[in-house]
Amino acid sequence: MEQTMHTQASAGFWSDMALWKKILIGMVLGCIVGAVMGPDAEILKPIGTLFINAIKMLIVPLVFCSLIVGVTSMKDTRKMGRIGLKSVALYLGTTAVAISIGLGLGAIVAPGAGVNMAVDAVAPAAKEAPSLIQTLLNMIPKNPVDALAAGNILQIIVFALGLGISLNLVGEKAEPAIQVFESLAEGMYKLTELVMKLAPYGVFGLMAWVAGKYGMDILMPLIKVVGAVYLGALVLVVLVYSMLISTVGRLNPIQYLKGLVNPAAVAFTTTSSSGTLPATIKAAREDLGVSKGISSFVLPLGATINMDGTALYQGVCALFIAQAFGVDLAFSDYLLIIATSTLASVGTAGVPGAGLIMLSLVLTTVGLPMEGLAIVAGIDRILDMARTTVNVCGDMMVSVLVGKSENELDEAVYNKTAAESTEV
Ligand code: DAS
Repeated sequence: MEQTMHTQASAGFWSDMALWKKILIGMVLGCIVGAVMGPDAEILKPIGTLFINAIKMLIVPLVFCSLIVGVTSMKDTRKMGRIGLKSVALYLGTTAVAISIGLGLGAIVAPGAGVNMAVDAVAPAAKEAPSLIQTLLNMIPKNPVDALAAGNILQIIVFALGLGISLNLVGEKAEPAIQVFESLAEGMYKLTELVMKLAPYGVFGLMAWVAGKYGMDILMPLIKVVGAVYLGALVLVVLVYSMLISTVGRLNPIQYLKGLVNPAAVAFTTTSSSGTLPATIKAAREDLGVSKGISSFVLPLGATINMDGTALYQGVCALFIAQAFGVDLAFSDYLLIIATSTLASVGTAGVPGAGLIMLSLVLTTVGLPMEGLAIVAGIDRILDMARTTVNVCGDMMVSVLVGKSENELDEAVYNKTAAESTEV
């Protein structure tokens, strides 16, 4: 009896543990086993390859369904007219800025420089970089089914956005189709959750191979990735958002930064924008004076489609992986990464680890090796804390600007000092 209870207890220990802790354990054990086994650890790589293939299996249906659901969930945007368009424009605009900052930091910090990993697959033949015009034309799928079958991510995104907007315009008649996509998206989220259960084992197999082949030197580049993402997060929130609050909103940016403290702390610890939403709405209303009408529309929309922190992270990691695997990116590849991350953010869920799955999208788009995904997976929780915090701070910045522009921001509340707030 006691043995059984002990077994059950020990089974609970692992099965109840948070996934990110299991992934971290997988990463550490992989490094240790790799350091001990050396190049022989390559026999463990297939465990990682299995996980990577399972991730690749998810990308096309997940992106297609989640984007359509993301767009059709904004059907009120049309009704909200001016407010909706202002919000979406600010959200997508700041996401494009965020991914550019991530790419810039990835180029400056160059975390993958000197790592020189090789993948078994033959290096892609040096392709003639398509012109900007050709890159834009290539975004439109001549045949959406071909795009889905070939996994042409950018064409899939463009088609999904177009279909989602069209379903919104059709109105009532489109409801059955929207419900089908909502059910399929739920199914894909569940399948993603099941595949992510393989992550600790996949990360173990790949980190053992990496540590065995490249030694523990790989840890320093990963520390640089963390540094670049956290530096980018600070630049975005303390400089870019504060500058927008000050110049566009003509408001005191210090008050904005003070109003962030509570939701930012919740976002940092939970790594879920959706889970932080109650705290975000409360802080926007009570600390920044955003009206109920604006906050109850702009913030849930932001938690769905605004992923500035995730975009920043994708920029840094895409360059880390390109540098580590010796892949030279052309200017058109940078444009592809910016377009893919900005548009795909509409379909990225505000839940823990969503950004890691979306990173596979970016890697597929520019032909970067997916092995890099499993390498950064080991530090994903540390990166997710920063990117979720930025996502939430970006949502709050947009709610303040939209509220101010609609005269729905109570500046007495916005400008109240800490002392006044304790009097309340
Ligand atoms: N954790 C996601 C969020 O809640 C962000 C991400 O995974 O990139 O916003």
